[in-house]
Amino acid sequence: MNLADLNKVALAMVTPGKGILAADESSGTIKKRFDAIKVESTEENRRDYREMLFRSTEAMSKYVSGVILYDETIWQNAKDGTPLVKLIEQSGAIPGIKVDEGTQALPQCPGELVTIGLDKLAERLKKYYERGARFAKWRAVIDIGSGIPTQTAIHVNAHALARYAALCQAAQIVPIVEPEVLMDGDHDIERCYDVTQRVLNKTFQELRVQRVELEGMVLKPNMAISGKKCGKQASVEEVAEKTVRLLKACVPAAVPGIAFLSGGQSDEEATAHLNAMNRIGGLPWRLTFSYGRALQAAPQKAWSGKAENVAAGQRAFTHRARMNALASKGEWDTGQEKKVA
Ligand code: 5MM
Repeated sequence: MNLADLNKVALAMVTPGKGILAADESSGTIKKRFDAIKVESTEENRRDYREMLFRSTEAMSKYVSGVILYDETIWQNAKDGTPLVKLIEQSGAIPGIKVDEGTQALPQCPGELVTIGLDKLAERLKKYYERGARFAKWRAVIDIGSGIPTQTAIHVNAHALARYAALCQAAQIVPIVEPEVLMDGDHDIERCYDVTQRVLNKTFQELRVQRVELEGMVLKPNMAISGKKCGKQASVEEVAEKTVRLLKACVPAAVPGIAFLSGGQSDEEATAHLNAMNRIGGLPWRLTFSYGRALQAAPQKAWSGKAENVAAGQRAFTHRARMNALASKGEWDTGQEKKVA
């Protein structure tokens, strides 16, 4: 492993004014997104949609540091035969790959999940590196509910995240470590804070045990935020203040950067929260975005599967990418939202 090179890639992924496009929806998830815009989820439509994003020259070259791809996409070519990975490289962004294989029910822990995909991961990473991937992503899913999460679920998921991260670094690939505490329930922000603290502490404990080099990784956490169904929704300032406090308590300064997931927040909420955190300042790591839904909902709607809407889809993507890029520097405000390029 060459740690200096891993650190260089990790820092590039969290370049101030840029962030990561999470375009790694698995077949089931992209079908749900396409159903919502009444587009059939065929291989060709998935290709056309992602090609539209990767050919958004302004967004990709100015605001996107890296793109997380799904296995199907990393092997796909654009309509003119250019590998999609090459389009990303040509824009100056770094190609990355989701390597987890989804979740399974965790035995003895009703309602809880463990992420799978460690089998043959070393061999898969080698092929992805040859294809151009310089970083990878693995997502653990922790749900909050009555009696959950159990310490068992937190432990096994942290263990798997660290196994994955160690294998990535051995393959000269920067691991994005994504322990996601879902915001689906009716819990309040305090409960989210407590659970996320347990999850992050366990994750970093496992990373240390498995000798993962913190300078060569990027963390992708949830924010400390109220559950979607909670009657009392925390303000933007409270989310920012609590998330920063939580991260300072759990994330070592050796980690180069933190790229948040959006987790079901509205587009503008996800931007406002990131912006408010960066306004706090004085942080030991860079804070940026690695959004899926909060970057793609608008372009998906604008595109709606029609070739004549490609320019509109690209405009919508560029706008969201620019808003989040501003937020990554604490320079966003609601007035900017109205200035569509
Ligand atoms: C884009 O969504 C990703 C893939 O999800 P599935 O494996 O369930 O299909 C997802 O991992 C994503 O990278 C993160 O959860 C962040 O996305 P959001 O939409 O929460 O910003």
